[in-house]
Amino acid sequence: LLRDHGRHEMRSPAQHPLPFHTLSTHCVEMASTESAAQLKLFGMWASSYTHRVQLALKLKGLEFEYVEEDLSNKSPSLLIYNPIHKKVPVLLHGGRPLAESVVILEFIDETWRQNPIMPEDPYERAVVRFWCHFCDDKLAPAVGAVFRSTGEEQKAAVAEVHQNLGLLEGELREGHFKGRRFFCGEAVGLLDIVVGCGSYWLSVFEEVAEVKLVDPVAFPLFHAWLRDFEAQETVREIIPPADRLLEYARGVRQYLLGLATQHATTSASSHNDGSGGSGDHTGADHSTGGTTSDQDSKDS
Ligand SMILES: N[C@@H](CCC(=O)N[C@@H](CS)C(=O)NCC(=O)O)C(=O)O
Repeated sequence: LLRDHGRHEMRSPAQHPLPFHTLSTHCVEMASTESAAQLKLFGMWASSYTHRVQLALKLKGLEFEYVEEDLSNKSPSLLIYNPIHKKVPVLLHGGRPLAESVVILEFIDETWRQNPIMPEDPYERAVVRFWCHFCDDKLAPAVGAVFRSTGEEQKAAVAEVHQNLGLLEGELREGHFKGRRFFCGEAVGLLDIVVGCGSYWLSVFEEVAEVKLVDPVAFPLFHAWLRDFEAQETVREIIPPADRLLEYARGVRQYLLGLATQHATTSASSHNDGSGGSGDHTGADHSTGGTTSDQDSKDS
């Protein structure tokens, strides 16, 4: 799925001197000028949640200052602006912080009305929110479980990913999204951003974890939707190059599997000497594309 990406020069946020390109329409230029000084995004180059916000800002034609975070050594600013979750992305608007990517996306859409990413109709908006929750609460954790496991545990996780992709496929085939190019119509919208920024990890994980997740025969409509999403110019400019994602994912998987082995050994020995378990010290965010590890600091 990411095969084409190498043909385009795509730079990670860390390498990309923001603000982004000159914008073409008058409306977009106005919006950019107005907001460039006001918007600051704290993110991490491989974070699909950060990519969501970058893509929304890009679709709106908004310029912003980008701050790359080292997630293994978070900046005081990040901890001040997101004391609850201590995660990226955080968007500052005129000095006021907002955390949680979907919350940020809705804020962006409500603040800058050009190129809407949410439907007008309240029911349609509610449907978008429902599927955003599905993506973050069911699909992403299942994908994360594939990535950090092996053997039987991994097989069960793959089956769960397939089950969840089957639900999306069903909605595209004969459910709410039937006949639509993107989830809310002809243009990339909020739900496409949420499902799409993250779905490019599926092919990366397929290679790294040696599994098949998006079978084009089993999930033809989801597969076609993902290819269409990834082919969008704005999306191509956001997603880091496949080889960089692959290298990063390999390192993180190795790290997580190493920790799991270490944890199993420690649990077994503490069980034997009666000293009790050690809990989860991975610091890993098990959802798609989100981890805190030494690898992060190496790459960011
Ligand atoms: N629900 C959050 C998830 C954000 C998230 O998981 N961010 C990861 C990077 S992809 C992070 O900052 N992890 C740091 C940590 O877990 O300590 C959102 O939608 O913004």
